[in-house]
Amino acid sequence: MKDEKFQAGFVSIVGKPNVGKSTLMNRLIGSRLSITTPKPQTTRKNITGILSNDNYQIVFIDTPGFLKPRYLLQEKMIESINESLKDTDVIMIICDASFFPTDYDKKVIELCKKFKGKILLVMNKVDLVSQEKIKEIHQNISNLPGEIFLTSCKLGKGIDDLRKYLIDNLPLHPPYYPIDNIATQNVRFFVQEIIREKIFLYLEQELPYSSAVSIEIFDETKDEVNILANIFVESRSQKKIIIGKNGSMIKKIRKASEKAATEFMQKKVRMELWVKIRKNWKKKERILKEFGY
Ligand SMILES: Nc1nc2c(ncn2[C@@H]2O[C@H](COP(=O)(O)OP(=O)(O)OP(=O)(O)O)[C@@H](O)[C@H]2O)c(=O)[nH]1
Ligand SMILES: [Mg+2]
Repeated sequence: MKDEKFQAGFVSIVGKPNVGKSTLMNRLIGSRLSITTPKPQTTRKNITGILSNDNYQIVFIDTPGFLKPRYLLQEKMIESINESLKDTDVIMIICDASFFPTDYDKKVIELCKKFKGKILLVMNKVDLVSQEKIKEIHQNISNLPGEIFLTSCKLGKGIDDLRKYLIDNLPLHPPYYPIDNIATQNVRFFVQEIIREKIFLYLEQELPYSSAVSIEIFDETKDEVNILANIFVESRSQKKIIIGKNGSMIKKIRKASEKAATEFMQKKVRMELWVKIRKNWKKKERILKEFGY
């Protein structure tokens, strides 16, 4: 019986904002599923990414960077992390090799010590560090729990070894999801995330953190998709910035989102974007629910 030998397990990806958690998950599953940007706190809720073949299935949970909650949205983000640690087989703690060990890294490691499953420490962004620093890291980690991996998601270094280790150490278990699934969220959600990614890429300061995206119309035919999406911001002045002079900024966001969504869906995507104001949405339970947080 093939099923008796099947290996499957959950791997949670945790760590400080901006260390490369989402980029690493995308690399491991070989698909740009979770959005990634140079700004911290890009990921807002757990994103499941699934890697399977006929013999194994790894279910990755990409979490929002750990942080101290300042508003309700951030509390929700922390809930996401705790949720991901409950039933997981492996915790991967990702650190930025350049700054390791930050107080933050130490706290996360301390928190994960309670965990009974396997712990992996992944030092990412090794493309940015010297040999000296790598030696120093090795000295620093001698008394830490778990296996250590050095990766560069930018150069694709160390990814295959890490993936192989994870596969080799999966428990015997039937698949949790159909083996042709790569995600648990629907396509609409990922298109929403793509638009949010472009807002993070093109706008500065508070604006990305003050915006949320919700899709109103998602009209899919055999060879194309027409989408109407709302971008919610918190004030009139933010609305002005996101629209830009003569609509130039919103056009840029739309063009880039259409291109990325077309690649993601493998069919022509056309979008219309509307900018709307929802004051204090980050602090209001009802609106957070409506936006899917
Ligand atoms: N130089 C270098 N940059 C990297 C590497 N891995 C990721 N990055 C960059 O680091 C930034 C943050 O990556 P993300 O994957 O969004 O980080 P994250 O940990 O998911 O961040 P949050 O979702 O905000 O917690 C992006 O600009 C990535 O391109 C790496 O190995 N080397
Ligand atoms: Mg992320």
